[in-house]
Amino acid sequence: SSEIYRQLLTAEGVAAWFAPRKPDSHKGIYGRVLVVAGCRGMVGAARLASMGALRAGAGLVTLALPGSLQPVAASQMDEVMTLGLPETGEGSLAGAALDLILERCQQADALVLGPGIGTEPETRQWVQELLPQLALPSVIDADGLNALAGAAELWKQAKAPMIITPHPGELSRLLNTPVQEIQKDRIETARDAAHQWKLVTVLKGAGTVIATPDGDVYINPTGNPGMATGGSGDILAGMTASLLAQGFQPERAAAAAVYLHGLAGDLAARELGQAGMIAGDILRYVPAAFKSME
Ligand code: NPW
Ligand code: AMP
Ligand code: MG
Repeated sequence: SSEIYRQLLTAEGVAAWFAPRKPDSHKGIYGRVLVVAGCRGMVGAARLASMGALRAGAGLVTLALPGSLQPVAASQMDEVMTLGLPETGEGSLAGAALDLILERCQQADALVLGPGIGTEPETRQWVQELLPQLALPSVIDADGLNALAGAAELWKQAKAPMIITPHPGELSRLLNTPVQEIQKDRIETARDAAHQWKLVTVLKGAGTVIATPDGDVYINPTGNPGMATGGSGDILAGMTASLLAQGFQPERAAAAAVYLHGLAGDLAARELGQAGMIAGDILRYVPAAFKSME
């Protein structure tokens, strides 16, 4: 339908959403992000999401993860606070972590849920219990999305705006539609999901589509195939929540994070080439991407 409002994101357009930091500002102004991420074998996802949140400007970031992994996460990141929670025998967050997560949500301005949390049945259960109780703006990504395959209607019960950041494989599981179908009409698919579930939907991959519940669509021109490397998306989830915590409206938080994440990837590729760059390199270029907005 030609009446769809679509907008190609531009540097000038995105920069206009940012205001200079006030000289007398303090870290409380830039928001507190709670990252619920990681399991045994996927501590990296938790680290990348947490550092993505910090590098995108959040004032304070707390990472909640399985207790046995807290020492290693804390030793890798000086700037991120860590919270070790009850875990299963296999090293994923246990159902007993749910109340503690909810308690921490009350002290946060935005939440990231899902990078590297794993796919144990117990995970699926507590994620589904948590969702309707969420009262802070949230980004649901990766295994947080997988936990909701077949139960996506739960989003409608959440008490705050939600952003989902699926790659085509994850959206395929949520919609129970083959990846090829999704890729055939990425804009229409993202738009339908956003409308149906009443949340901002970020369909990742070349030409990431950001669709709003009202039917607006943004298309992202930044990014490159060098970003097709493990952990890229985990950084984006953290960056998106960071902008939410800084007070961006959900659709602008999602659109600006996608644009700047892609720009960081382009800067990394320019320096290192597409084949050799890794997610940690994207992370290192996030500050330069943000600097170009100042
Ligand atoms: P295929 O392979 O083409 O048949 P998964 P994940 C499909 C964590 N990570 N276009 C693809 O299909 C994440 O946070 C941890 C088309 C395949 O079936 C998650 O929690 C890291 N199809 C967890 O790992 C670094 C596409 O989806 C499937 C597609 C699993 O996440 C890595 C793959 O997706 C990772 O971030 C596309 N563009 N993209 C760490 N260091 O700790 C994907 N597919 O099964 O959801 O696995 O994305 O790796
Ligand atoms: P994930 O699969 O969750 O790690 O997310 C991968 C990230 O890299 C997403 O932000 C994608 O949009 C981005 N990405 C992957 N491949 C490409 C590509 N060919 N062009 C642009 N961006 C890409
Ligand atoms: Mg991912």
